[in-house]
Amino acid sequence: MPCVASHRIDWIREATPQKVRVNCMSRIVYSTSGFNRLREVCVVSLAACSLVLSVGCRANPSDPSLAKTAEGAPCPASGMFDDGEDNNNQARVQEGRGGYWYTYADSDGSTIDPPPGATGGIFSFAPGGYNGSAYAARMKGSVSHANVVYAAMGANFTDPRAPYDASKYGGISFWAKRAPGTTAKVRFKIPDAATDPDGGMCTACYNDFGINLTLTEEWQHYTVPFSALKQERGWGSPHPKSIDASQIFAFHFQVNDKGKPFDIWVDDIAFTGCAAAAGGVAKK
Ligand SMILES: [Ca+2]
Repeated sequence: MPCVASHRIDWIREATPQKVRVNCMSRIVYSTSGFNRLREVCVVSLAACSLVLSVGCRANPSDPSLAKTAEGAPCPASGMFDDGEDNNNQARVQEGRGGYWYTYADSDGSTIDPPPGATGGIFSFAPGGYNGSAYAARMKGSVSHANVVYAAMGANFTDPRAPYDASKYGGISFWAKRAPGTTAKVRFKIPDAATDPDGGMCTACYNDFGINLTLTEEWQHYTVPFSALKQERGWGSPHPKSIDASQIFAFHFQVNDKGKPFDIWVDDIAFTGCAAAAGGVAKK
């Protein structure tokens, strides 16, 4: 997958990988030239890491070149999960799919519209989709200041809810944007058998494999190979090496930006990498 200088900047600003931090810290012991020298060493280390890929170089999901990779290449129409154009809350019924959309939020002050199923709400699409289409998925509300907060929209792959075998694909793509004046931070995540309670494996669930996105105010295309999804550090159990694409339950777009309003639009959610997976590339 692509890994260029701009990604390195993201690493420094957002989340320096633990492994790199350890490398940098180890240089403290041997550094005799003060902090500036240390900083140089760390930046050089990051540059090396971004080239080697060996410490988990983070893919930039809005990089258009991802759509030209084996995992990220667009699939035929059979790969479409939902484009919202039928204006109902069920995903397109094909390839064993047909799950329903929903929202959810913490019960500690966060608000979300469409209202969560837990409060009797039914998901509905919003007028004004990507590229002049009629509808898109949209969630809006505000994240509270409480200790643990979340609000999200997503859909199950199947109905009734069950593990879906997506190992014939390499990843998922979609268009997304945010409204002006609202948070840009959203985590795209996919519960699998190891992280979803329905998988029967997790002792500390919900730390799903995912990727943090920074949305823009204009529609932007995102390609997310399954191999780019990571769990968050420091919580949850178990922590397998990678997502099990043969047993995934759903996808969620989740916000956790405390005290911030959110207004997020998503359209044309589709699987990618049909050809790659057919050759076994995308299977873990
Ligand atoms: Ca649409």
